[in-house]
Parts: sequence; C-alpha cells; structure tokens
Amino acid sequence: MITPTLDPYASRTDRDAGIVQRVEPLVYEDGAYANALQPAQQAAYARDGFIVLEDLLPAGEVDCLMEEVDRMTRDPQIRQRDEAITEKGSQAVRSIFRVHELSRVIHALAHDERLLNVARQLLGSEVYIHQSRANLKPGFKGKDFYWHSDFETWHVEDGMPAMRAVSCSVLLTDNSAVNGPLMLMPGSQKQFISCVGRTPDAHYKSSLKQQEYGVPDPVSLQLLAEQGGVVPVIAKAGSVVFFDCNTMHGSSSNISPWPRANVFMVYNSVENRLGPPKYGLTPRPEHIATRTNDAVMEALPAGAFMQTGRE
Ligand code: 6CS
Ligand code: FE
Repeated sequence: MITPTLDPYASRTDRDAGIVQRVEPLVYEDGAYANALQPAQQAAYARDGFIVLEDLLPAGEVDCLMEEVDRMTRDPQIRQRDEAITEKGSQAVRSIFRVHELSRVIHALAHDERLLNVARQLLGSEVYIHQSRANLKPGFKGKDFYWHSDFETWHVEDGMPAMRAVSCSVLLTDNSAVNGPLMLMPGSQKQFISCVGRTPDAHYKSSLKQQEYGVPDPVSLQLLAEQGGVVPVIAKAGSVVFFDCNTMHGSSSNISPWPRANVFMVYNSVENRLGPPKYGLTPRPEHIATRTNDAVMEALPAGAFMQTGRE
C-alpha cells in the first residue's frame, strides 16, 4: 500500500486517475534570463506548450547530424550497449540514449547557442542535459510512442521535482503526415494527468520499447484533446520543436517507406535537479536520467558541431 503524500503530482499510487492544475509557469522569469525567443514566441509557447522553429538548421548541418546518427545506429559497439533500444519484435533500432555523450558531434549540438539559449530563457536558469536520445522511427518498422507526459515519468521514476524542463527535438528527416510525426495537444501542459497502476521494478526495460505504466486514461486524454485539439508537427528536416516536459504528446507507427528520425535533448534547470524516485523505486540508469554529469552548460557558436571530430 502506498501512503498518500502531499506531492501535487502524485501518480501511479493505486488511486483513480485524476487531473491536477499545473503550479509552475511555462516561461520562467518572464523570459528575461536569455534573449532567444521574441515575446510573441514566448506567448505562443506558454499558450500551446510547444513551439516549432521552422528551418532553424541549414541542410548542410542536418546532413552532418543525420550521418552521425546513422553511423551510431550502424556501429556494432553502440548497438550492443544498454543505450541502444530496439523495436519490439525486430532488431531495428528504435532509440539510442545518451547520444550527447556517445557522440562529440551531438555533444556540440546540445551546446549550440541556437538551442541552449532557448532552453535557458524558457527555464529561467542555467541548464544541464537530463536525457538525450536519437529516435530513428525507421520506415515500415518504426513503432508508436503512445500518448504520455514526459514529466509524469520523470517525476515518478526519476524524482524530477518540478515542471522546469524542456525537450528540444531536432528533425533530421522531414516529418510528414505519413511517417509518424510527433503529435502534441496544445494547452495540455497546464494540467497534470495522474495515472493509475503501480510502476513495476526496472520498468524502463520495457517502457522504452512500449510504455504501459504512466499511460494516461482515455477519459483524461479525450478531455485534453477536446480542449485543445491534436497538432501533428509537419515540418522539414532542420526544424526544431521545443515542448514543455508536461505537454501531452505521442506519435503513430511509421508504415511509410521514409524514416522519421530526430534527436532530442532534454534540458533541465539546475534548480530542478533530480531527487530520489517516488515510492521507493530504484533510480533509473544514468544513460536515461542524469544524476552525476549535471554541470552548467556553456554555449557554443551556431554550427560549431560541424567542426567536431567524429569520434
Ligand atoms: O521514460 C522516458 O524518459 C522516455 N519515455 C518516453 C515515452 N518519452 C520520454 C523519454 O524518452
Ligand atoms: Fe516523450
């Protein structure tokens, strides 16, 4: 029996599903901490819980990143690591975690001023990488990511205290209507969906292939969808999506011939470092949730990753 706590974002405590109003702002310090997004962009982010920066990276930079991610996906050394997650029922690579440390190119991308300063501005502080991953979603074999709030998982399983983290998804391939684009529910970031069920031990060993706990109930999902709709991110390679840690999102499987590859950096505020997981859960491994390598990040000039050695 899990004893009820004063945690406003309690979830997976064997109680019924519930909806809790968000406490934290979307844009901290009124966006004054850094100067990356214009006021209208900040307002759109606060309203929707995400913003799409179309064509932020030019084609040459995207090609460099795609080549690096392809290299890692083909590297037998990487494929056998815990960071590499294959699709359920196939050997196709679904995700590679901790890419910002497995690759010097992606490490430099994570520090690129065009990305880092947006995160610093939204979170109103210095930041570090809580998690990074490349999601490959290969043609024909890329399976879905069912609806979820990342914060619900990071709060329960990683002990992330507050909603003060932002995901940055860099599109390495065109995201079209047919290759399983990221879908977001505008406005959903303002409500926390408490999920039913209890987290099994070592849940990440199955959840990164197909999440079964921390999955919102259909009634709550319907409510969020009716309130704000569902927006697929249809954008060209080189575009970048920033979405709040609590924005409800997911993506369908990819039965098209074309891959839908992106690389994610999750920036967390240095004021929001992880505590112990909830309910006595065992902390997840470092490659999924950073607990040690959480130093403040210094910005690199735009495109500096193009001059980085491959290994
Ligand atoms: O458990 C996690 O941290 C991962 N799971 C999902 C479905 N999205 C966020 C993150 O990659
Ligand atoms: Fe997610």
